[in-house]
Amino acid sequence: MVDFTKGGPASGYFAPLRYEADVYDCEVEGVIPRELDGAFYRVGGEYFYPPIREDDSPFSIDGFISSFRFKNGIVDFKARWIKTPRFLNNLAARKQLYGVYRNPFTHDPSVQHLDKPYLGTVMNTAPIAHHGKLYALKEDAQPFEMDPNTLETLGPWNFNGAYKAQTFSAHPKVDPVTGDMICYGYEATGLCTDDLWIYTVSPKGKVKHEIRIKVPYVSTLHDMVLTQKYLIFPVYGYVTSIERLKAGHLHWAWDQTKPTYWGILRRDGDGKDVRWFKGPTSSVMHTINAYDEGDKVIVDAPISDGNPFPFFPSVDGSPWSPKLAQHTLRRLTFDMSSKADTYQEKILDPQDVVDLARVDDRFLSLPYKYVYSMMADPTKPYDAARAGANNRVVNTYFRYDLSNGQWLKYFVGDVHNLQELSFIPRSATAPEGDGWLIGTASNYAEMRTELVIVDALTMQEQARVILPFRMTPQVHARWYSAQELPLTDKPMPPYKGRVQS
Ligand code: V55
Ligand code: FE
Repeated sequence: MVDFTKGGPASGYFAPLRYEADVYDCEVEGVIPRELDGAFYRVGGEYFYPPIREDDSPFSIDGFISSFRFKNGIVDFKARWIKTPRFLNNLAARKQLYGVYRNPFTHDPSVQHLDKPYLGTVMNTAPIAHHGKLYALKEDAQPFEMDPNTLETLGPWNFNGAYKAQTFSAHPKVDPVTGDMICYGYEATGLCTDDLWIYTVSPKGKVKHEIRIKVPYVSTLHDMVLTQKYLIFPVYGYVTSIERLKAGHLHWAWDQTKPTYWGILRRDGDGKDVRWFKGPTSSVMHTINAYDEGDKVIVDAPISDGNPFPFFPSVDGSPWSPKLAQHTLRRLTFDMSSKADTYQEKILDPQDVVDLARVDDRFLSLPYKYVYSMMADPTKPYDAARAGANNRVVNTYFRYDLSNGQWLKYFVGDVHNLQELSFIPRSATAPEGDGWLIGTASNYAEMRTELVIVDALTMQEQARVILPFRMTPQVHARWYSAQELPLTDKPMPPYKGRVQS
């Protein structure tokens, strides 16, 4: 068992918290735009009990969800553990019963449940809202529905049995034209299986289409993209096997000899048309956007040439390379009218960026202009003592204009580390890019979390919400408006206590 009291990664700003929280009428610097009626949901977490081994991946942390609810210029904050069976089993036992990353063979024999992934999962990766419901996601199990107001854990959801895959990725996509949600599970029929099952869910929450395909090799299929015609899935670098898991290893190892494959198939087909395009070794943990241009498919993504994560070992024992882990914004072009199984890859800009990018979601799957992401701006001051494993502090949001290569930047501060942002349109009819960026920052000096709202046209800060404490690390976050989720604006019910005469 790892001892959290001995320093290491779970110390200082990242020392264990274990709390749940409610803050009403948060402190605000600046002025919250009064048009903002919705909530910013963050999903991530920390180890409630330390991992059993030093080499475990931080991706095994217990899931935690928080929300900043905005209404009439006022912000209420709420934070809860995501109470999966695994989380509750640990708390009942008052110790860590579970083993290393996505390897049930390393769990306590009483909780292995190989055939029921929802019993062994932590919901620590991303929030998604669709058909008026909020879910927390982890790619090794089906989604967990969450109450969007109380953040209570409502349990796993398989769409009344119509969603058959055992897994559900953390990055479904909502088509802004149809309102459909495209979601999928890889390792869909059990650990290390090569089944990729893809579902279309209607705006009313009904599964209306299923496609079953096989992947060229079993790999992290963390994110995908879509155009109006096609679904697009990257397969790259990471490998796994049942033997590997039975030997007690983490789920993934990096194999630098593996090519990258991009699977492209028609959205309305049965999967038999899937084509796998082949390219050099790379990592595409996250995508940005894609669209059709005649017979061509254009895909934009932050891509690195090697293993992005130091905690997933290489199969050949080679050391992790920070250089190969650097991401640049790249554009891939697939020619669907050609018989070749290759694609063109172009680096849009050489700057080192974080591999979490967002677009104005009204332009997902369509031609678009702006990419929003984050970086460690090398021209800004930062405190090297606070830099992470990759020696950087993420201090800057940027807007990248695809039409002319122009960058606009926002610097959050020299003691701050930013987490993933969302774009909020100013109104449903505002032009692309007219709105705000929203996201949290860790303030390492004040040991607290702050949330910033930045005008996305001028990249000037509008407001900052100050929490009086630090929150658990975030993986992904998203803004949802009160049109997308049934949000209440009463932080507490009215007085129902004793009345005395
Ligand atoms: C990612 C995160 C995960 C995971 C797999 O960011 C991939 C990528 C937080 O968990 O399980
Ligand atoms: Fe992700």
